[in-house]
Amino acid sequence: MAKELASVCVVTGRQTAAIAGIALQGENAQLILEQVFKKNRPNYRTRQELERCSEKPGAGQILHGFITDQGRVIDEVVVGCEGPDLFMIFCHGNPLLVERIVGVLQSRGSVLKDAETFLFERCRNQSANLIEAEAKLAIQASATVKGTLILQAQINGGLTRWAAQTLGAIHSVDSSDICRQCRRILEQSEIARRIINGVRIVIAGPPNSGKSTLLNRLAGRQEAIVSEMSGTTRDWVSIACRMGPLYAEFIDTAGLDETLADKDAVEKRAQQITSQLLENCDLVLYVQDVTKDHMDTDRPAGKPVVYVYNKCDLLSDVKLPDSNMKRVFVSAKEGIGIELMAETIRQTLGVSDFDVNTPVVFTERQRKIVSNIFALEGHSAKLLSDLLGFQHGL
Ligand SMILES: Nc1nc2c(ncn2[C@@H]2O[C@H](COP(=O)(O)OP(=O)(O)OP(=O)(O)O)[C@@H](O)[C@H]2O)c(=O)[nH]1
Ligand SMILES: [Mg+2]
Repeated sequence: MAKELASVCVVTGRQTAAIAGIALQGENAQLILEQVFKKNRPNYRTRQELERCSEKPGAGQILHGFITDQGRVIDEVVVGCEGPDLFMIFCHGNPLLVERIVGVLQSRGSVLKDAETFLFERCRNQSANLIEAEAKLAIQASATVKGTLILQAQINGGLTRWAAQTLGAIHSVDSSDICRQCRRILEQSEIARRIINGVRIVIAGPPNSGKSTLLNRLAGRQEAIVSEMSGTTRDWVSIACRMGPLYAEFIDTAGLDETLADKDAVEKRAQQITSQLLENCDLVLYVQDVTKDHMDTDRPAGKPVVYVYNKCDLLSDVKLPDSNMKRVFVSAKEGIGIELMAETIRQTLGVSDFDVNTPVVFTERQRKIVSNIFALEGHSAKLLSDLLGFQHGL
């Protein structure tokens, strides 16, 4: 197999951004860059003059110029020369441009790699242990500021401190204590996950109860069709919304009605999709029309539920019952009770008062190790040291 002399990866992250970052790394990286990068000359007059500029990129420099292919400019870029073997190319974020630049670098002999490996190696070289490297990597993808604070806190405190202290005292600590701590870490990690990654909230309930009106209220614009006709929403519609420390995707679904499931193929499919969405969410907002007689309080099962009694503006003469932890009265149409509903959601998901210093696991590797320590009832110095991983400078 030929020796790999240069690799290229896009390190911008999951979302399209105004600026994209492309890492070019390896023994041949400089050679390849010299072939495709033309440094900008502020006083150039013609494209021919521009093509003739070929100053060599050197370590420590930040260069402004152009990525070219066979004399044609692809994009204006800034190149950070991090070392003789590593160059960061910052280009415009249009994915088509990114794809073309990566294609040119590949055509010159570099091999496309996945960014996660590159970023992890980078974090690893600058970290005291594996938890720190994983936290630095996870911070780059966190959905909320509080999520980044939780991850940062795991580096010198949180999970690292817990693992180091437990390891240091392994022979004097009661194993049932370690077991209890592991269980708590796993429970708290589920809440931390919601803050770090964001949550998926399904708006469900009977037809015509005001689900789409509520989604539009949360979006602050008309995203879903609202009408007085029962069964308006068939396909689901989603919006992303920031609610204090919580980043949530709200999904408006077809009204739940078992009698519709057999009506025709479209109704059947709509009911099936709603059921699938309910299975794969973090919380259900179960919206019901407060003016209707029979209101459910016990569906759907298996997920945290907040019961939303909508259209309370129609009950202006009647004293509303008090809202409580799981039951809120709102008017999606008039915007009444929405902040209380948001706080109820945060409380139900446990994210409101979450202490960022709580030890939590935030990768599958960590979760497996802590689950194994729990299963072994605490007797594993080896697993604790695996959890910390390599330990530079300790
Ligand atoms: N008075 C009042 N009417 C509301 C409120 N919310 C929704 N409505 C009305 O109720 C009707 C149904 O609203 P939608 O938002 O389409 O209800 P839905 O639950 O999405 O209905 P389906 O998609 O059919 O399941 C519309 O006429 C809305 O204007 C509210 O808070 N107060
Ligand atoms: Mg609807």
